[in-house]
Order: sequence, then C-alpha cells, then structure tokens
Amino acid sequence: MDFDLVVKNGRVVTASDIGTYDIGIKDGKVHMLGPNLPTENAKRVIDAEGAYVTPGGVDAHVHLAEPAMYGKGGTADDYETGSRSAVCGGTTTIVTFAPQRKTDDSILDVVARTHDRATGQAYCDYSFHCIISNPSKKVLGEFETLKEQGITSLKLYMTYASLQLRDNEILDILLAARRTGITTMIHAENGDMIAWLTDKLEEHGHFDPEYHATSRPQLMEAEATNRAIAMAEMMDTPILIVHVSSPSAAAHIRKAQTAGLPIYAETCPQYLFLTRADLQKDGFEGAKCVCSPPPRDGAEDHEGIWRGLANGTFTILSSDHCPFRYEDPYGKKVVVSEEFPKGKFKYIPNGCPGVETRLGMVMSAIEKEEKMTVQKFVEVTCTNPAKLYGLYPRKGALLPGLSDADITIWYPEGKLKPYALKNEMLHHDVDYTPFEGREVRNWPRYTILRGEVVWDKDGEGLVGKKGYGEFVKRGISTLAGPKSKEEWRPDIY
Ligand code: DUC
Ligand code: ZN
Ligand code: ZN
Ligand code: ZN
Repeated sequence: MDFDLVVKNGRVVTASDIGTYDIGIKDGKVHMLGPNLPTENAKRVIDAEGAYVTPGGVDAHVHLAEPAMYGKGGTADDYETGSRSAVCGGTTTIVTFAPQRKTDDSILDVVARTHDRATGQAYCDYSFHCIISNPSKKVLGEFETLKEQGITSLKLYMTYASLQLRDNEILDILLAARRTGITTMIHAENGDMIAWLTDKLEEHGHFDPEYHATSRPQLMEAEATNRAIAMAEMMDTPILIVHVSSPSAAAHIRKAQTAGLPIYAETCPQYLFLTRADLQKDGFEGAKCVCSPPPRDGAEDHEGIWRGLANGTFTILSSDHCPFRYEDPYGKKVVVSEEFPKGKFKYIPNGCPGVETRLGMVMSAIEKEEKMTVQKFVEVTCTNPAKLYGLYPRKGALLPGLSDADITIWYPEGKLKPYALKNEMLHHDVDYTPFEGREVRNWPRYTILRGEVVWDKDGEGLVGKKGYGEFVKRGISTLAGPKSKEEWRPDIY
C-alpha cells in the first residue's frame, strides 16, 4: 500500500466513534482506516503517540476583509492572515461572509467581489455565507444562482442600523430560502430596544465599555430569538440562531427543538469564558471583550451554555472571529479621550478575534473539567457545521474515500506542559486576544489539510502555503429541513 501519509497510533475521535487505529492518506483523501496499517512504502508517517486525532476543525462563522459594519473600521484580518491563523489553531475549513450593504443591489456582485478578495490568499479551505441587508425582489431572485455557485446559506440581522431588517423583510427572505433549500442564520437581538436603551444610558452618563453589556441584556436576545423562531415556524424553514450567549434564549430554542421544529443554534467560546467583569477592566482594556451579544454575568450563564452544548441545544460551536485592532485609526485613538479614558462603548466595534483559539481553548477546558465528551466536541466543532452547511462528508468527517484528509492531531496526555496563552503566540493580524493569560492544556500539534501538513507546532510551526486553500462549493444542508414538502401552504398564507 503506497500511502502519501500515515497517521499512526492515534486515538481517533469522530462524532460517531472513538478508537485506536491508523489513518492512511492518499491523493488528499482519507483512504483507509485500521489498526497497524503498512508504512513501508508511505512517503511520510506521523506518530500521534496515543493522542486524540480529530477531523480538521470547521469554523462556520468567520469575518474576514469586511468593510465597516459593526461600528467604525473594517475587520483587521484579511483572507491571508485570518486563514493562516485558522490552520495554526487546527481549523482546516472556514465559512466567511460575503456582506451586502443596503446600497448593494445585487448579491451576486457582492459574491464576485468577495471571491476577488479571497482567491489565491487562503491557507485553509473556505466558503461564503451571504449577509443580506437589502432583500429586494432582484436579490431574492438571485438565490437560485447562489445555490448553483455553491453558496447555500445566508445571514441576516435583527439589529444594527446598517443591517437590521424588519420582520416582513425577514419573512420574504425565509420564503425565498425555503424555495431554494437555503439555510438562514439569524443574529437575534432586538435592535430597536438596544438603540433606545443605549440612548438612555448615555443620557444618564454611562459610557464605559461595561455598559455595552447593560445596553444588550439577555431579555433582548431572548425576545428576538423567540420572534425569529416564530417566523421560521410560520414559514416552515430551517434557521440557525448565531452566537447565542443567553441561557434564556437557549431555553426558547430548546422548546422549539422539542416541538420538532428545524431550529439550530450556535454558540462561541466567548460565551463560555468571558464575563461582564472582562468589560470592567482598567483603561480601555474592557474594549477587548466587546462583542455582540455581550459576555454575560458569570458562572451560572457559562454553565447554561456548556449544558446546551452537552445536551444538543447547540448544534455548532464557532468562533465568530470578527477582529478589530486595539491600536488602530478606528480603535483606541478615536474612542478614548481625556474625558472618557475608558472610551464610549457605542463607538467600540463589536467583535473579538478567535479563529485560532476556538479549538485549543475548548479542548483545554474539556481536559481540565470534563465539560463535555471529546466526541461531542468533534460533533459541534467539525461534523455538525459540515452537515448544517452542506460540506459533509467531504469535510467534518474521516470517511474513507469520501472525506478530505483534513486532520488535527493533539498532544498526548502529559506531553504539553500547561502554559498561559499570549497574543504573540497567535498568527492573526490583531494586536490582542481576549483570552490573554488563560491556561492552555492542549493545542493542535499538527494540522493536515487535504493530506498536506500545514501546521507543525513542535517543528517549523506554520508550514502551509498561502494559496493552497480552495473555495469549496457547498450542497444544501443534510440536517432536517422543512416539516412539510408543500411549496405553498394556503393555511398560512
Ligand atoms: N455579529 C457577528 O456575527 N459578528 C460580529 C458582530 C456581530 O454583531
Ligand atoms: Zn486502496
Ligand atoms: Zn451577529
Ligand atoms: Zn459574526
């Protein structure tokens, strides 16, 4: 057997199985699984030394090279630096955004421009979700072409003046998405309530970063989540609620799932590890943890989110990597003044970097506190995102003959001495991480993309090449879709 690469002695973990065996790789694909695969003719052998071997991470929520949308200034990372950061953190596929501004009259043009930004730049494989902020008849009519181009998911917003949609516009999108078989992601926070409360806070002299959290309480997330679910139920079409931070929002999702509705949900590491206290740090430091929805109050909220991962309420765990620079023409310099040494929360762009830290941080927490099983970890970080967004089984799995040889090899027990994370260890183009100083207990030791080693932590580090990453055309979701097959349901319309 002439394999290109054999990964030996791994504790191989997939969403369905766990076992000690080898992986034989040929022509960029998983070719064979089994104990004691022959290595005499293999071009390369990597000994996993009994460590976990998992499918390469699929991060289905990454913002790269986006113009200003969530405050001033565009995202710090472009396709080169963001995808480089991804592979160094064990992620082999990212799904980024092709963002429509309200003035863009064709979503196909937006996609073409996004391809221009990405082509030849990426270290990992990638695809796009479309952000829809102006669902004109023309744009809705372009969904079928999007699907033909391998783009089978959309994101829409219930907040941010530049992006927010009215409920009737959301229904228009859900109907067109249902007809096309597209999955719709929804940012569920009540934008009008947030804008009102923000004004009131400012009237009362509350400008510090911690008031970012005050201005967007759980109630506003739970309300919008419940409303989004009602719209999806009426339209009988699947949605995914992105970046869920609140146990109260998760309770609405759980109830809908129990009723058999195709409601999916995502959460992110910031809702497992950050709290309001991180926004209260000295000076402008709190700005580093301003994301939306905001970090919640404390341990009970974190426990609620961990529970939602363990019990299946959350389908996927993504980074929501949405990077801005601390020292930036639109960062500290413009937000901070003598009068406001902590800045004004309203002007801090909403988002944190995290594409590189997603897997390592969560695996470290699992190894320390058994927050969930390693199989569940693989399900929510690799397999489910691939299924939900039409990448499975090419991505997110290790099925011989079917899956790309995208593999993450971890450290065996006792091999990596726990250390404190520092931003200088990361490979993004951002001057901070919100997780500075947090304990790392395990981390991807090797990342393999289509059979090529692209990250070798103990060797040269980043060994992948810019431009090796490819655009991946996606099919439609393989998770449950509409309950009814009827195209038009007069009982409702
Ligand atoms: N939503 C995102 O998905 N990312 C960053 C900001 C936001 O509100
Ligand atoms: Zn063979
Ligand atoms: Zn969002
Ligand atoms: Zn996002």
